[in-house]
Amino acid sequence: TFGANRFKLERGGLSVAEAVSAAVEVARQAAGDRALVALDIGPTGRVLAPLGDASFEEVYDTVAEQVRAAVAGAAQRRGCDAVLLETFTDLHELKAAVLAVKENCDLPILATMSFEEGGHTFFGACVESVVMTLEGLGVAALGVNCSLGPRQLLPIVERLCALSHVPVMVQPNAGLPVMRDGISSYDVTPDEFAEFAAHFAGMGVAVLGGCCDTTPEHIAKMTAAVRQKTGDLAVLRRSVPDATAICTPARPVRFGEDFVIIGERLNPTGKKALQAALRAGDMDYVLKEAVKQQDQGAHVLDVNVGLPDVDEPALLRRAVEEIQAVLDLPLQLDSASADALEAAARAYNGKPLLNSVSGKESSLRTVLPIAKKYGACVLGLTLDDRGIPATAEERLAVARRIVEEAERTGIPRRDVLIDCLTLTASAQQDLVRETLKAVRRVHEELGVRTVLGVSNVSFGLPRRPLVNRTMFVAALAQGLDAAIMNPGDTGMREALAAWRLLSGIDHDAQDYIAWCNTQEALVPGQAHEGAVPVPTAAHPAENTPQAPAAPSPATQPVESPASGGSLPSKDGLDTAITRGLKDEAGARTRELIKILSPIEIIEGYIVPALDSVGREYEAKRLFLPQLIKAAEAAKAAFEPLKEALAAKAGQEADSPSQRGPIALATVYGDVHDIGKNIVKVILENYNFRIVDLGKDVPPERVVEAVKAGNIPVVGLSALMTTTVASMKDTIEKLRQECPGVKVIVGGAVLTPELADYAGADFYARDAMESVRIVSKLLE
Ligand code: B1M
Repeated sequence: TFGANRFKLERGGLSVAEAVSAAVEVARQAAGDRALVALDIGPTGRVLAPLGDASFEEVYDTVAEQVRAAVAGAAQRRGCDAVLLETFTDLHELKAAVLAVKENCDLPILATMSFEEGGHTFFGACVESVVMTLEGLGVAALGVNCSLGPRQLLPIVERLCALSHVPVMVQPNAGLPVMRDGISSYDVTPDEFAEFAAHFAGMGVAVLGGCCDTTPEHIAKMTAAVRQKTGDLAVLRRSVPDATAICTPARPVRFGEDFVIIGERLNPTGKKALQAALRAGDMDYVLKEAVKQQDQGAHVLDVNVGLPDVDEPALLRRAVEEIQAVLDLPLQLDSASADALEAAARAYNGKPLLNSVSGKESSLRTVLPIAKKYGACVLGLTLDDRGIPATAEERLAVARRIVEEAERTGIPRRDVLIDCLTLTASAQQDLVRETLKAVRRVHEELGVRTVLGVSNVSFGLPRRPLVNRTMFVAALAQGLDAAIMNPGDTGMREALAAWRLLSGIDHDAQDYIAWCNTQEALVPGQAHEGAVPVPTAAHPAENTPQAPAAPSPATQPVESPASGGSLPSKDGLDTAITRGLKDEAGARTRELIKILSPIEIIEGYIVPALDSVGREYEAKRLFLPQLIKAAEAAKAAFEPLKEALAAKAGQEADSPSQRGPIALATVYGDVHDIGKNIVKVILENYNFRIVDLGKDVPPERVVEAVKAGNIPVVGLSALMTTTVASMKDTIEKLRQECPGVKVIVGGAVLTPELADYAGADFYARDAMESVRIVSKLLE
C-alpha cells in the first residue's frame, strides 16, 4: 500500500478504499498469526507549500483516506496491527501524515525517513530534529529506511540511538547501486548485511529490516545474526540523556548547554508599525523583523500577533508559515488564545515552544493537551487563579503544579520550561529578589529550564537599559537558561558576552576575544548602534545549515561588468535573494532601477546572489527549500526589470522592425530557466523576436520548432553537468535535420570547452554576450 493514495491511484482504475482494503486482506491472510501486518504509507508524491502546491491539510486528507480505508470494518475482523510511514524526506509532510494516522485510528505508528550521506534528508531535516519532532508526536518507533547501505547509515544510526527515547528502527538498502556487466545492482551481500544488522542490534536498535534490493536471504541471515548477538531478538537497552530542546527541521536549539536568546520583537504590544502591518496582513514587515532578529543573533523567535480585532488563530498560523518559509530559527508560539496556539502548533514545521500555560485551572486544562498532541515544549508562567504570588516559595509551588500536571498529561518534564515572571522594581522592589530566588529554586528543585523576560523590571525608572542589564546579569547568576529579549539590545548582549566568558561556557574566551576584535574594527560610535555582532551560542547540534552569509555591500562592493566600477552599496537585493524574501527583492530592485541599468542589476546583483546560494547548496549548508526560495526571490527581482525593459521597448516602437527569430530552450531534463528567461528579455530588448520553447524541452521539439518557424539561430541553456549530454543530443539532432541553423549555448556549468564538446557554434557567457553574438550572426 506504499503508494496507494488518491494521487498515485488516479489513473489506475481502483479507488483508495478498494486498493487498501484488498491489500490489507491479502497481507492478513499471508501473515495469519505468525506475523504482524502494517499499513504501509509512503510520501504522497506532492510537494508541500510554499515549495510545492500541496497544502498541509491536503496531505493530511490523503493519508487519512488511506488510514480509514485500512481500518474500515476492523471491528469485525483483524486487519492491520500498525501503521508504517516510511521513506519520507520532508518532515512537515511526515508530521501531516502522523496526525492523519493519530486522528483516524488507534494503531501504533512506526515512522522512518530517508537520509542522505551527511545526515540530512533531501529537504534538509537533521537527525536531531527528526527525533524530537516524531518523538513529540508520539510515534511508537522512529528511524531510517532506504537511503543508503548499512555502512553509510552507521553514523546516522549512531545519532538516532544517542537521541531517541523511543525504539529505533533501521531498514537499509543492500548497499549502494553499482554497475556490473552493464547491469545495475547493489553491493552488499547477505552476509555483510547480517554483520551490520547485528552491529546495529548491539547499539540498541529495536526494529531491523531491509529496503531496496535486499532479498529473503538478506533478511534470513540478518535474523540469524541478530538472534545470535542479542539472544532471542531481545532489544538491548540504551540510555538517552534528557535534553530540553525545540527545533525546525534544519535547526535544533537545546536549552541549558548555552544561553538561549528568544527574540521578543514580533509582539504588537506597544509597536504601532507592527500592529498596522498585522492588521493589513503585511507579512513582509513581519519577515523583515524576523530576519533582523536572526541577524542580531536570536536563537529562537517569539511570535505574537494578538490584537483585539484580528482572527488570531488564522493570523498566527499564517505568520508561522510565512516565517518558516524564509527562516529556520525555531519559534515560540505566543498567544493567550488556546485556539491560536493550536492552529499554529498544527501548522508548525518541527517542535515549537508554546508560550504559555499558567497555573490557572482553565489554562492547564486547555493548553497542556495541545502541547501533548503536537509534541511541543511548553512555557509555564508562575501565576495562577490568585495572580502572581509574592514569594519565591509560592512561585515554586505553582511551577511544581504545572510540571506535575504536564507529566499527568503525558508531557515529559524535559519539555516544560518555567518563567518566574519579572515584576517592576519601582513599584514592588522586594519582589525582584523573589523572582531571582525562584529562578534558582525552580532549576534546582524541579530540574527544569528557566526563561525570563527582564525589561518589565525597569518600568517607570530613568536609564532603563542599565536596570535591565543589571537584572539580566543577576538572573544569569541564578542559572537562567533563556531570556525573552531584544537581540539588538547592545547592553544586554555585551553583558551576555562577558557572562559566557566568566561562567566558562565560552571556553578559553575564544568568542569573547573574537567579538572584541570585531568591535574594535568598527568605526568608533558604530558599536552601539544597529546590528550587534556578539558571540553567539553554538546551538546547532549537527552540521546545521546557516542562512547564507550574504556579502555585505558596504564592505564588498560588487564588480559591475557593465561599468567596471563598484555598485551602490545601499541596496540589499543580494541579501533579499539569498534569504528568499520575494517582496523585499522586488522592492529593492525597484529602488536600484532608478540608478542602474537592468543589465547592471542582473549581472551585478542577481547572478552573484544566485551563485552564492548555489555554492552554499553545494557545500550542504543550504537545502532544496532555500534554493527554491532564492530562485523565487530572484524571479520577483526580475519582474520590475522586465517591466522597465518593456517600457523602454515601447518608447522605441518606431525602431527598425524585429530581427530573428531566435528559438530559446532549456534542454531536456533541466528545469533551470531563470538564465534563459533573462537572455530572452535582453534579446527582446535589442529588438530580436524570440520563440521561447520553455524548459525541459526534448530535442525533437526544438527541431520541430526550428523547422516550422524557419528559425536561423537557436539558444540552448543547460545548468547541470548531467544535462550537457542532453544539449549535445539536441545539437546533433539539429545538425541532422536543420543543417543551416546556428547554435549558441550558455548556462552555469558550461565552459567554452564543454560548448565545443556539445557541438555548439558559440558559447555565450552571459546575456550581453548573446546579444553580441546574435547581432553579428543576423547582420
Ligand atoms: Co539548481 N542546481 N538544481 N535549482 N540551481 C544548480 C545549477 C547547481 C550548480 C547548484 C550547486 O550544486 N552548486 C546544481 C548543478 C550541479 C551540477 O550539475 N554541476 C543544481 C542542482 C544539483 C539542482 C537539483 C538537481 C537539486 C535537486 O533537486 N537536488 C535540481 C535540478 C532539477 C532539474 O533541473 N532536473 C535543481 C533545482 C533548482 C531550483 C528549481 C530550485 C532552482 C531553479 C529555478 C528556475 O530556474 N526556475 C535552482 C537554482 C536557482 C539553482 C542555482 C542556485 C542558480 C541558477 C540560476 O538561475 N542562476 C544554481 C547555482 C548556480 O548557478 N550558481 C543551481 C542565475 C542565472 C541568471 O544564471 O542560468 O547561468 P545562468 O544564466 C546566465 C548565463 O549562464 C547565460 O546568460 C544568463 C544570464 O547572464 N546563459 C545563456 C544561460 N543560458 C543561456 C542561453 C543562451 C545564452 C546565454 O543562449 C543564447
